[in-house]
Amino acid sequence: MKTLFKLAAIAAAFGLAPATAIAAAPAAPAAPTATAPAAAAPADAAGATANAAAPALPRTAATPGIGQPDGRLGLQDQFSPIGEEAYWFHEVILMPLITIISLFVLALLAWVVIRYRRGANPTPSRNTHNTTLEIVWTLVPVLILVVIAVPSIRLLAHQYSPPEADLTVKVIGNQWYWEYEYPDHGVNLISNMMPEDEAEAAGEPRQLAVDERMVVPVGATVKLIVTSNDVIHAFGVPAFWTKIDAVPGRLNETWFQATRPGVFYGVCYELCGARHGYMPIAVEVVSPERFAAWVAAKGGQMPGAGPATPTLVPAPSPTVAAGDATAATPAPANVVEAAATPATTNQAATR
Ligand SMILES: [Cu+2]
Repeated sequence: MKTLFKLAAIAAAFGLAPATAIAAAPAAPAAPTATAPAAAAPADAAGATANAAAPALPRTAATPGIGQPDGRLGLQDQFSPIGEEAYWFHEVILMPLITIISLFVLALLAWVVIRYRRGANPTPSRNTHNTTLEIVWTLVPVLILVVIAVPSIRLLAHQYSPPEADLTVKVIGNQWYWEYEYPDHGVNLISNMMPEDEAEAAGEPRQLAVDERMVVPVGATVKLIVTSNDVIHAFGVPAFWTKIDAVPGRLNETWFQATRPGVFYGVCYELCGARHGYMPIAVEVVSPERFAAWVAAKGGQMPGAGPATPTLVPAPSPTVAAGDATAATPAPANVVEAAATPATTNQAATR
């Protein structure tokens, strides 16, 4: 009997404790779910303040088949230089090569199965080596890999050597929405998914439309500094061939350059919790003039346009920024300029 009690005690220690933990566990994720509307509230508030600053601009309409899935098999059409290069590599080099190799191997297998089956070939050959054949089947794959390596490494090099950034956007993943900060423009956005009926009314794809889009000028090199406030998310826009993890406590960097105006959609690409599937991304690419109007409508300011508002850039100390500027450009005039314009100092600090 005593042993039974002991066993029960041990079972309780090992079994019940995890059971309590499991029972408690759903409560934690449940809490954010319950506060999800509350999380959306700041977005509305931010939107309201932004709208108060200047009249809201009409939103660019999405184009079916561009920057969004359209039911096709394969890649979306690409609208960035890296995307075009990668698309060419995939469609012109990799896919034909994979198809040829697969068909060749299939044909070989079929030939062996039919030609050398027991009925057609009752006394099999006892050969075990064929030097010529062995050299050929070693060298040919090596040559194929060398041929693939050239455009592959070139693409990789292009991806990791972006042109000078025209614009920096800090992208912050949250459970379950995105935040976009434009440090050089003093614009901060919270981007939540649009309800399905609203998206439909606006002619936007379901579960991809958002209330606040990331807006960038066409042709500009956009540097993305990507991080997260809670768990690992991943930011990506297929039509720009851009995708990178958003990791808490870490600043990941990527970039893109949109080659045409329009609306381009993406989603979170890392399983990040219950509403992972409901934190889409929408990037609106506009003309530079329209971008400037949008920045003004959001209460921000274009870098270098008039006296900057000091409240927009609280963080970087002028001495550090001036030091950076000195290191980059020894001319004293630039140091003064960098220290005087918070937008420039901020750019220097994020670089
Ligand atoms: Cu996510």
